[in-house]
Amino acid sequence: MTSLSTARDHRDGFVPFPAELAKSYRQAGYWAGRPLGELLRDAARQWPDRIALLGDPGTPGAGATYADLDTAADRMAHGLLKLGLAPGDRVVVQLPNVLEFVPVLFGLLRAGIIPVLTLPAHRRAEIEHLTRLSGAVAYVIADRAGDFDYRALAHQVCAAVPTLRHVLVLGDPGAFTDLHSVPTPGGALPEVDATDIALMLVSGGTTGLPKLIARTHDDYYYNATASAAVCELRPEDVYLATLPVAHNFPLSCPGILGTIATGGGMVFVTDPSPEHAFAAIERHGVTVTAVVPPLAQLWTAAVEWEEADLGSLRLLQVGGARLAEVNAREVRPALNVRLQQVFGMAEGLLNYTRFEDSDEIVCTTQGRPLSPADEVRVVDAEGNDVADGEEGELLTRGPYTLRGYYRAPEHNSRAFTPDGFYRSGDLVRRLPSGHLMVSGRIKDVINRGGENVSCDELEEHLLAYPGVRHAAAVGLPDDVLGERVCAVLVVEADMPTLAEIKTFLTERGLATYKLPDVLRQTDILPITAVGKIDKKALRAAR
Ligand code: OOB
Repeated sequence: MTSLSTARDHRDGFVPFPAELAKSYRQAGYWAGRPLGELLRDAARQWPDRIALLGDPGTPGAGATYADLDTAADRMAHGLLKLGLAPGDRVVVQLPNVLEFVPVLFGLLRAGIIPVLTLPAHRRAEIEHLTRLSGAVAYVIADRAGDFDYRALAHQVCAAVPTLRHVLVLGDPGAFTDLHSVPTPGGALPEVDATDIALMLVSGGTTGLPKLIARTHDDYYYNATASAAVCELRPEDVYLATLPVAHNFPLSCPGILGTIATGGGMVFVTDPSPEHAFAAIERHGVTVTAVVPPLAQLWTAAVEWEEADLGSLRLLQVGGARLAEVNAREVRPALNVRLQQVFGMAEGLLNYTRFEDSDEIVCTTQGRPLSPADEVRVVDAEGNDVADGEEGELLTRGPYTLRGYYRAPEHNSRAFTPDGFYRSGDLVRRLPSGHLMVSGRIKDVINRGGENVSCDELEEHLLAYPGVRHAAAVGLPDDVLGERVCAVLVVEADMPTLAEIKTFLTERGLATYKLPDVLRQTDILPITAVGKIDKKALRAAR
């Protein structure tokens, strides 16, 4: 069997933690030196008969105990290796919120194969880019979701990216391989080094196309277990994956990985609307879930008309974008649940409000760092630290924060300080207690209901429309989404309609959430002193 030491090309372009720091994280006990796949092994040892996966009758996988899940993950690992995949290979995973995600993820982890976790909403532009960038050899999809056929997308990606050899399909495989035909029994699995890459997350994308964030076994294991500790997860807990489970928040903050670490049950929904999510909460006795602010608002309002009993829910985590104070204050009275604000990023740093925090802190701040080893600086435009209470950019470094994006040396030289702090682009104020209040972003992204839309990327696509001379994307304030996507165009020919632009961008393979909500025409775009489009002025002119 190929050992990790012979298949190291996955480490090309990976920025490891500096050796000295790694040693200190290990000595201080932040890093356990354990592969992520062992989380499930330990759970199966401790709670073999506890139900891990919950779902309505007939849901594939529902009713699986920790022992069942452990076996399923091993069989998946063996099957993937038998297929010809090797430790260190990258595999793009794009699955909706289905229970099968768990054995697929753990099968990959235990084989030392690196999952590249993409979201169901990603389309050709993103998937092709991420497949090429990671050098992925396989792509795991569901046959379809709603009216979108992922097999058609897979055909396009296969044609464009030569490294891609296998497409594994959950459901009707069409011309590809049936995912259910993969698992097989086997003997010993390869040894996995905890300092190696466990999985890759996709960045929200702030400039151009999304970036890959390689998370190590050590750092992500800590991410999940420390988060589970802060949320006081226990075997009696039932976690509902409401947000797409490939996202860091429902995956590991504490998400399903934190739930596995503590022997709880997991429930998945593909539709986060109150109707579906509330029914799942009632039926399965869900105790914890995570949502973005627009969903929190919707759920808060929906108790007026939804009749489901939410009595089991003890903790609602809200994060991904800023939760307005007025909305934060409504959560507990409406849902009779404890609120926790979570300010996190796929790049690493997580901030949580704590159970011992006052209501005031929980409603007005976005939490404080998870780890005593998280280093946070708040700096002005010149990079000087500002006083508590003053606004500045958040820079961070710590035991689970990346040291560089994968295969992006040039971007890394800008996104990190010479001493390894990640420049988050988030504007924050720090209270003397260490709690952070997020006030905005330096980076040019639109945060549409917790989904980050890169202005650069969208503008590039808009400029490709025939007759478009200049294009600018700006976020407009929106009561529900936080921000809406507004495209401002300078055209030489007839001004296209919003519908025409949307069709065009969809055909170019852009994710649905990145499509403009509003289209404006202008004769001239405001520019700054150095000639960049002046977004501030543009936003102000709305
Ligand atoms: C989470 O991760 P990403 O990578 O999708 O997005 C990170 C960015 C942050 O840099 C910040 O700009 C924004 O999303 N953000 C928030 C926030 N949480 C994230 N802005 C204001 N208030 C918050 N509470 O979004 C993410 C990852 C793990 C846990 C939670 C969220």
